[in-house]
Order: sequence, then C-alpha cells, then structure tokens
Amino acid sequence: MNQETLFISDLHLSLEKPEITRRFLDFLTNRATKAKAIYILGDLFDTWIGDDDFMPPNNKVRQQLKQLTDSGVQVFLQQGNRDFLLGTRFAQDTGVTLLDEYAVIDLYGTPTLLTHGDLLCTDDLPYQAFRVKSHTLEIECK
Ligand SMILES: [Mn+2]
Repeated sequence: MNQETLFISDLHLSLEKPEITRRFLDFLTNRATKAKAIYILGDLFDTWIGDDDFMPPNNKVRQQLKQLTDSGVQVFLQQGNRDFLLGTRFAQDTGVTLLDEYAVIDLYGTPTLLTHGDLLCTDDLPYQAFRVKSHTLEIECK
C-alpha cells in the first residue's frame, strides 16, 4: 500500500471553475484513496458562507470526501482566509478532522508546522483587523 502523505492548498473550488472541481474529484477517487493522510491547508473553497450551503459543487465535494474518509483515509483540514466559516457540521458531514490555524504534526519524525499563511501577513494591518472581526462575529440565525 502506498503510504503517501499529501498536502494541498488553495484550490479555490467554485462553480465558475468546473475543471478544478473535476480534477479534485478525480483526485479524491483515485490517488487520494491510496494515501495515508491528506492535509487540506485552507481555501479549498473560493467562498464558504456556512456549513448549510449545499450549492454546487459543495455537495459533490462533501460526498466524495465522506466516501474517502469512510474508506479509512485520514483527511485533515485547515480553514483559509476565504473559507474560514468551514466548521463542525462540515467536518461531521465529511469525516474530515479540523485543525487549528497553527498545527504541528509529526511528518515522518520531523515536527512540521502547518498553517494557511494569512496569519503571517502581519504587515497588512487592515486585513488583520478584518480577520479578527470576521472570526469573532456572533451570527444570530432566526
Ligand atoms: Mn488563502
């Protein structure tokens, strides 16, 4: 069995770019099935307005991720600056494990820091202010 650990980031899946979605779904049903673990390091989706968003291509991606995790492949996911609303429901629906914005993993014996990267744009003060505000908003659903 192939024991690859695979990292992907910033696919920015959206309805407007079907070829990227097609290739990702192909990846999930082929190479990914032989992996030991897959780490998705943020911005899998170009936008994510909430875990109750079932618009295409979100649902198909959900289903394929679920199939992959059901088969025993571990999939880890960090939020990016575009899809930071990915949450626990998405994780439950797909079987992926959400990682904190900084996560240290043991990569073949080497401690390895994983992060999407937007936290490191420390010179961009307006962005960092937006980030703090957008990540702490309490949304009331009526
Ligand atoms: Mn990003």
